[in-house]
Parts: sequence; structure tokens; C-alpha cells
Amino acid sequence: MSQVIEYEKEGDIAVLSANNPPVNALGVEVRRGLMDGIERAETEGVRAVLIYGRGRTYFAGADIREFGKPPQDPWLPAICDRIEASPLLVVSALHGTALGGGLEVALSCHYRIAVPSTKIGLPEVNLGIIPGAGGTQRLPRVAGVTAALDVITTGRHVQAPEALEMGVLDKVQDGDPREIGLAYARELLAVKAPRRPICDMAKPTPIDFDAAYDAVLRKGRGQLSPAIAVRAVQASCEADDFTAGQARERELFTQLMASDQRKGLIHAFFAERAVSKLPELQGVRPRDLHQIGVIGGGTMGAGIATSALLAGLPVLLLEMSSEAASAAQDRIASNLAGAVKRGKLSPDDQADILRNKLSLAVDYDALSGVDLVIEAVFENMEVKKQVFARLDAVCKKGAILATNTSYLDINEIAQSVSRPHDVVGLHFFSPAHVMKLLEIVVADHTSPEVVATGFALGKRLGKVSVRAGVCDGFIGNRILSAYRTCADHMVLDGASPFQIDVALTRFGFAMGPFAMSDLAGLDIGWAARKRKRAAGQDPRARDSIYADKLCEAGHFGQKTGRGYYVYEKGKRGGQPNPDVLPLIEADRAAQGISPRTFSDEEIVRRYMVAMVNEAARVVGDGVARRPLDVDVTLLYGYGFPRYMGGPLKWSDLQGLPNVLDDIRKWSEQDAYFWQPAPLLVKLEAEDRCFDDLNKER
Ligand code: T1G
Repeated sequence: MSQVIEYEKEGDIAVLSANNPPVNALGVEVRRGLMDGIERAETEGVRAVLIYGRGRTYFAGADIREFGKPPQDPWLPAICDRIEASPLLVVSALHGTALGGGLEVALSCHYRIAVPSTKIGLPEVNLGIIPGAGGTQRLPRVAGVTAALDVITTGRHVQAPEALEMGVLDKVQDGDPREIGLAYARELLAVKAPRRPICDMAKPTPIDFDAAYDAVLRKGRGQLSPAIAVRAVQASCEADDFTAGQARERELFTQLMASDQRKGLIHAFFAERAVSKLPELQGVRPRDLHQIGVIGGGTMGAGIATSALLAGLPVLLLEMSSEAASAAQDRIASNLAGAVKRGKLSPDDQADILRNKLSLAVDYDALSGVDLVIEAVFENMEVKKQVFARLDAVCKKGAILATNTSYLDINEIAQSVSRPHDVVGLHFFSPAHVMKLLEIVVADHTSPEVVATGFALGKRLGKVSVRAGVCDGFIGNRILSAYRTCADHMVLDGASPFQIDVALTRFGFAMGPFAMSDLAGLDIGWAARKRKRAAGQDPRARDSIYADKLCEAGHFGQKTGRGYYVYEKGKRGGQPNPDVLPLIEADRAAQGISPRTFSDEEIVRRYMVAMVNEAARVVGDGVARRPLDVDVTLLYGYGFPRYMGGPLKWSDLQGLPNVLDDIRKWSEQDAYFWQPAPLLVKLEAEDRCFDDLNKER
């Protein structure tokens, strides 16, 4: 008998328990154990079979690590059919997260009981595929098409009470899964409950599947799996019989399993878990965090404070005056009210946080007891150094001194205090209490313990934390600067900002670069361009002034109501600003440029290749430890389409030689901007890809 599926007998009930930590994934050994267990039970004169999971959960799905490898017998659909066809009464007792193939195994049983905290779901679409072991055929039969489509196309987790109402669960009862499962099986046997193979149930009532398909496809913004799932569910109504419906499901599942979107989404799944696993942190104990200090209560400081407060961390917020502190408190209260509105916080908890967890101060001495302090003051090196000097004087030994700067040199800040090993960058993204990305910027002398504490804080705040080295823009903003510059070059050469935005949203980005600039504020880019010019940028670098002209006219984007787009109060989105094209034409004329047309394909290709080239430099320079760190940064901080896995996964799927061919071709027009990143050239020469680097590091 397999170790991962244990077989026991409890009277006239055979018990199959999964023991495959951490999530009882349905790997080939588990599948073999289930098949052997069912067959054995049928030879031992028992009347029922109970299936449940040991440890933290019932089966949480197929083993994702097997994807992309040759499938191994027995396949999960065959297991489900075998369980369902058993002449014995088969009961599943669920707890934890019964997801994907796990729920499909449960649906192939004849009865399902769960503890109240159980969550069920069919989240396969989040991996670029669809349920492939009968879920699209069985769930509609028990829950109806509408409920099944909601669960399958969103991949959402369903709490036990709702699953009971849906008809997916037959009973919800507190207790040990094994015990409640055995009691329920005995109860069913006592009343001679019939087997209830779902495959024998009537076909579900159809809906307008074309309308459902169109609606889901639009919502998917380029991701195909949710819409394809609609067609699989459609087969549960329209196929000749259950078996034909399963065949249709298998056909669609197999198509998606071979797709780049499945490769991208699986990469994202594992990358977002690997990103916090750094060899340098193995065995390093983070410092305890009982209270954190935040300096500066503007948008960022208030957002950071809100994020910590929502995670249950007491916060001391320091401002320059009591009026500023009170204004900061109002910003935090407003942020918390948003959390209440979104159902993330109860009104009582909001009141408790403001009354008991948030303290305000105007005197640095108040920070003497905090374990970690984050400054979010004006982005100016001298101001930052003054703040750090004060912190160095008042904070207790072992307190961590963090800066939220988005581009200033953290090594220079660290050198201005007596404890550089306690200095770290914690780069939050605005709004800090909503955006999940946190760049943990490690300066030359930052101690591993401080880095580990940064990651522990990020985990506690529910962030996805990425380790970054010190450079202008760290990982995300440095890469953003490159592909944003590429977009500006295309505007100078003939494309319009509006065409570029449309092309990139069609490709899958939530927003195009110019709409994004309007959202962030055009003054930020303007300051960066002035900073680079003042620092003396390379004369070979192309420059543009059309955007400066917009800013000089006071148009900073959404915050002033006008930028690349014109924004009307109360209306979502903006309309192209008619003043923009004349500014661009003047800029082209001043530079003697004759504009040409761009196809959407070329726009997307240049934009993406510029992103990949700079990302390869960021990895090559060691600012990002691995390619996956770049991918996770772009996925969580820059609206990169998740189904492509991130820019470096995308480039692997495109083929690095093809990417390099484009760079070399374009470098004939602009050898300065299109210099191939050395790492790209190296990988091409060694016939390797970024995934190989991820595996090595
Ligand atoms: N396969 C392999 N490993 C898995 C896994 C899975 N399905 N789920 C989790 N892990 C690993 C994960 O990589 C991590 O490893 C550890 O378990 C803890 O996970 C035919 C084909 C279950 C809600 O999509 O949603 O069934 O980093 O950190 O936050 O139709 O994991 O420790 O080395 O996420 O408590 C469908 C995916 C598969 C569920 C737990 N199932 N997993 O969250 O822990 S497709 C899923 C999750 C399928 C069938 C199809 C979550 C979780 P490590 P964790 P967590």
C-alpha cells in the first residue's frame, strides 16, 4: 500500500487517508494509492469507503509540478470515474482547501461532508487551464450552470456554508474530518442511502453560452482559460451524454495545457512563492516587531501606516506639527474607511485601530521605543540624511531604520548614520495599503537579520516582497524608465501616445504607459528628466521636450485634470488631450524627425523588448537576484499581464535569439538605446534561457 494514501478498515467502512504534505497534492503516487484503495475495498466485503486528508487539508488539487511533463497513469479523470462507479458507498470528508482536482475527487464521491472552515473551488483558470477531471461536467449537475460558471470562471474559493447551499456539500459539521466522515458514512448506511453518481444526474439547464463566453472573454483581458471553461460547461448541457461531455472537457483542457498562458501562469504561481526564499536568509532569525514608527503622514506615509495597522501592528506616526499629524490621521481614517467599505474591516475594528493602535507625535523622542521606523518624507537626499541623523540619535539599539525612497542612493543614506547595518530600503508602491509589491532594498552594509526582518514585515503586511539591490530605480522603476523611454521614442518617430496606450491594453496591460503617467503624476517623470539632464546624461541619449511643455503648462495628469488625457469630474478614464499632438509635432520638427506609421504589433514588440533588455541588465548587475524576482516585481507592481508570467518568462517563451535579433536590428537606428544586455548575449551564446538561471540560483 502506498505511503501517501493509507488504507484502514473501521468495521464495514474502508478508510483511505491522504498523507502527502504540504497540501495533499494529487501526484501520481496519491492517484495510484486511491485507485488501489478503491479496488482493495471492493474485495474486502466492506459497505462504504471514506476518503479524507491528513494534515492541513483535503486534496488541494493536481500536483502542479507535474505540469508540462508526460502525464503518468493513472490519470485523475480515470480515478474519479472509478470512484464514482464503485458499487460501495463512497463518502468524502473535507477540510482545509478542497481545490481543483481535489474537489473533482470529492464530486466523484457519492456524498460530501465538510468542517465549517473548509473552502472548495476550481481555480484551474488561474493556472491557465480548466478543470480536467470532470469538474466542468459534475459541478453544473449539482449546482446548476450559473453557479458553476461563477465558481469555475473566477476560480474563487467558496466557503462551506455557501457550498452547502449550492448543493456541493451535503453536510457541514464541526469536528475531526475522519470522525465526522465515519459518523456520516454510518448514518448513510443505517438509512440505506443510495449511491448518487453525479454522472447519472440529469443534464443541467442551459443558458445563453455565447453571451456568457463573450462576457467572460472581455473580462479576461487577454487570458483565455475562463472563456474556454464556458465552452466546457456548455458541453455538460449539450453533449450527447456525460462521457461525451468529459471528452469535450479533456479536449479543451489539453489545448490549454499546451498553451503559453499555462506556462506563464504556472511560472507566476511558483515565482511568487520562490521570491521570498533566498539562500542568504536561510537560518536567519528576523528581529521581533511590536511597534513601528512612520515618519511623514503624506499619501505614502499614511498608506504605509494603514497597511501596518490593518496587519495589527501598532504604529507611531511622526509629523512636523500637530496640524500635519491630524491631517495624516484623517488620511489613515479615510484609508480604513475604504477597508470597511470593501468588507476587509469591521467598523468596530476601525474605531479600535484609530483609538488604540495609532499614536501621533511631533517629537522624535517619541520614537525611542519602536522596533522599526520607515521614513516617507520628501524625496531629497539632504532631507533624508537629516531625518536619519535624528533617528540614529533617538532610536533604541537594534531598531531598524528604513527608507521608502523610490530612487535615492540608500548606501549614501546608510553612510550618514552610525549603524549602517540597520539601514534598509522598504519601497512601497502607492497606494501602499493596497498595492502588494514591496521592494526590500539591501544596501552594502545591511545585515541579513535586517533583510530577514524586512521580509517578515512584508509577509505580515500581506505583501509580495522582492529583494533588490541599490541602483537608480531599484528593480521596477529602473525597468519602467527603459520601456517608458522606448514609448517616448516611438512617439517622436510617429506613433501617438493614444495609439500606444490602446496597443498595450489590447496586449494585456491594465493601463498603457501614458495613462499610467497621468495617474502617477507627470511631474514625477518631469523631475526625473530634469535630474538626469542636470547629472549630465549621455549626449547619444535621445531626449524629448513635448512632455515638459505639458508640465510647464501645469498639466500633471489626473491630479490636475489634464495631462495626456483630459479628465472630467465623476467620469472614469479620460479623453485624449487635443493639446498633446501639436506639442509632439513641434518637438519632431525641432529635431528634424519625419514621422512614420507604427503597427500595434511593432509598438508592443519594441515596448516589451525594451523591458526585457533592461530587465536582463538588472539581473546581470545583481540588482535582482534571479529573473523570477524581476517577473514578480512587474506582475505585482506594474500591471504586467499575469498570464505571460512576467517579462523574462515572456522572453523565454518568445525565444531569446528572436529578442536579440530585434535589438540588433533596431540598434542600427539607435545604437545607444538598443545596446544588447550582456546577460542576454551570454545566455544566447550558451543556448540557455532565464528559466535555467532561476533553477540555478
Ligand atoms: N501542487 C503542487 N504544489 C503545491 C500545490 C499544488 N497543487 N499547491 C500548493 N503547493 C505547494 C506550494 O508551492 C508551496 O510549496 C506549498 O505547497 C504551500 O503552498 C485536474 C489539473 C492550497 C490555497 O490551483 O492555491 O487540479 O513553497 O505557500 O498560502 O482539474 O497553495 O512550500 O515549496 O500556497 O497556505 C488546482 C494551488 C491545481 C491550488 C495553500 N489547485 N494552491 O495556500 O500555502 S490544477 C490549485 C493554492 C488541477 C485538475 C487540475 C495554495 C493553497 P513551497 P502555499 P498557502
